[in-house]
Amino acid sequence: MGPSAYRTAGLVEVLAELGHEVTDLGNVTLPHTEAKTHPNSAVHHLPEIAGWTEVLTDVAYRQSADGMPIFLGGDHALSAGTVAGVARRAAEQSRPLFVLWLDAHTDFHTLETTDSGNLHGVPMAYLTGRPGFADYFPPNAHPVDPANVCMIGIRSVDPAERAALADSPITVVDMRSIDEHGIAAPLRQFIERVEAANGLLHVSLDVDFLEPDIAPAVGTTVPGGATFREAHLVMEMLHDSGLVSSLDLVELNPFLDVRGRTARLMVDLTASLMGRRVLDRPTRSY
Ligand code: B3U
Ligand code: MN
Ligand code: MN
Repeated sequence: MGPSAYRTAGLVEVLAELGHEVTDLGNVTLPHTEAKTHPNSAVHHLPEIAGWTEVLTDVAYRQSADGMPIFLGGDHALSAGTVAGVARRAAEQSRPLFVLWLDAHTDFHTLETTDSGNLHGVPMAYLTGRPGFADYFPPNAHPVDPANVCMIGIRSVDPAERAALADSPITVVDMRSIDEHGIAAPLRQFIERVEAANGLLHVSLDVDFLEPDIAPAVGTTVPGGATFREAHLVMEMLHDSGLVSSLDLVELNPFLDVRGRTARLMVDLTASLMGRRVLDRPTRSY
């Protein structure tokens, strides 16, 4: 129901008002999938997620040929496909792909390490080429260089993820770090790296990046998230960078929403990313 909620909240109209030409390509459907199980018996919905990953990789590759695709979820497992698709596009253009993961969680479990078995907890491991996916997910032809991944908003990390992150060059900006240094400084550093490398930049926005008081419509709320202003600042800085080439909006569960406020906030954040601003100011003013 997530995509319908974004449509109801006026995503297309809001972007059109900002002067963008917007095409709603409708919903993607999942073809028949083969039954598949994993030795880790917690893992569930494996055939469906593997199937979605294959379909969405293809969709994301095609829709990144021109324009800026915005992928509406659905949970964060969606990004296993969307990022794989834009990674294929980046490889074709001989440009490095950078990924900004705005989330309370690192989603860095492998199929072996996940305790919940919820596959929205694994896309980052799949995308960066961690082992154990080959027999279950589509082959990951263009793994994302973990050195090109920055996660911001992190405040819930399972022990196995923590151990794997300690050995990974992924930049993890947790809430402790945001409290100490603010959210602009690490984002600015990451944006400068993308720019210096002439990279493509995929932004993956999980609703639970946000403080649950302002964004209740998500299954896995974690207190202490990004504030309204922090989130808009991130989006405004990303807009000013001119570097964002694709976007995921994930984990919205409209059944948990309070009169559509989370969907509206996600639409407003997308508007900030796409150029809505309070006053005109010189670009690169951050
Ligand atoms: N790491 C936990 C919790 C979680 C990850 N992503 C979400 N929740 N949304 C898990 O289940 O893998
Ligand atoms: Mn997530
Ligand atoms: Mn999350």
